[in-house]
Amino acid sequence: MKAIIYSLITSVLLLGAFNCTSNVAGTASETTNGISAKVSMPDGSVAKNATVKIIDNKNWLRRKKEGNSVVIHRAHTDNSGFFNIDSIDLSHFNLQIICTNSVHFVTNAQQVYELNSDRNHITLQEGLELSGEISIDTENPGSLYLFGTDFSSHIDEHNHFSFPALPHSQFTPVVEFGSPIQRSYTVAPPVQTDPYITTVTIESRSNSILVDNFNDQSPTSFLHGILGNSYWYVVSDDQGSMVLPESIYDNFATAFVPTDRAGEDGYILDVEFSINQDYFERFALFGVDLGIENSSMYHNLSDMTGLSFRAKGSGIITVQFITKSGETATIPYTHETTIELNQEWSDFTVSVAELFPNHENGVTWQEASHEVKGFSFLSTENSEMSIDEVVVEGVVVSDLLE
Ligand SMILES: [Ca+2]
Repeated sequence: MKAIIYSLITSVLLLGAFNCTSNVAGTASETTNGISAKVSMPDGSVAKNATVKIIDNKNWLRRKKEGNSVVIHRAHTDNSGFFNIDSIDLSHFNLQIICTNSVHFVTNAQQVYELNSDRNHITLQEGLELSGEISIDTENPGSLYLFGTDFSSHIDEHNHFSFPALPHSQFTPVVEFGSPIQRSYTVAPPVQTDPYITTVTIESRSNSILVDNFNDQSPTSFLHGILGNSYWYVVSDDQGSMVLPESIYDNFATAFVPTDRAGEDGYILDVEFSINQDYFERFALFGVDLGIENSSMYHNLSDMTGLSFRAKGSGIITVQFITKSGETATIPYTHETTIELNQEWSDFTVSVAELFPNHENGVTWQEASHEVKGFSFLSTENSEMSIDEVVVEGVVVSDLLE
């Protein structure tokens, strides 16, 4: 596995001006089976002639690779700031609105803006200029795209890029080295204050996906910016067995502790499985969705060769993959194997050849692996686990999207 480190130096400037015509009139909206909303400028006035784009987030990378537009619907607001798109044939899409330097961007827009609702009201925000240079160890790239959006910047001969107006959000830059797009990165969100300079370290791997190394002490995985939510989560039986910390959202940061591996920096994830011994069906687990929770978005891991990670602790841990076929069962069908932890750090690679179905419905890993929801680590006894450097081997990010 070849790891390449890039450094992206960005400077962010606040821009205040916006040039779209504004007034303070309004109108009631008519709805169809698409999406409609009234759009306002940051000062509350009407955003006339703002450009509205509906973006296919599921097939973003594929569309870019094929040289097609990622924008599947385009509209403009009228003199009342209103827009309407009659029909959108996607279950998930991104919404991007720009009116000169005032912008608005939402991923998975259907979760925020109910289709056919006449109550939608969108207020643009003043955009941030994002500019800087990307330092790379290969030939000059051509363009820098922001994943899931229609924002892009030319990269000049000095490796300089510039976006005139971006919303306050976290973006995943994708650099095009000619064709096809070869690598994708995750970058920290822009700070929303005065001009600043930050250095972001970006890691790209040629034949694997770093799901998380926990160094950012965040319950989102590194796939968050690309695939949707992708949170680490905890689940236990309903009789009081808990994985600590109790709440991933309220308290998960306490599970990230500095690594104790000699000569290394960064953080690891520490989890304690605490089992209610009086309950007959005892378990606790933690895991990660690869994409958007509770959705129909499954990811193609048919080329995966294995899951690798570093771990230590105590007890027998079941490593399990949840697929679409498993989602249909009350107790999910999984493909799984077990590992034994000890008090010393070990490098584990769970090969797909080791995965066996925990069910007898006849669905093999080969049949299920093109629709994977995520994976988890389960224990039925009290135990502890420290984990780091979780990597899906044999696939790259674009494989997940196909
Ligand atoms: Ca780490």
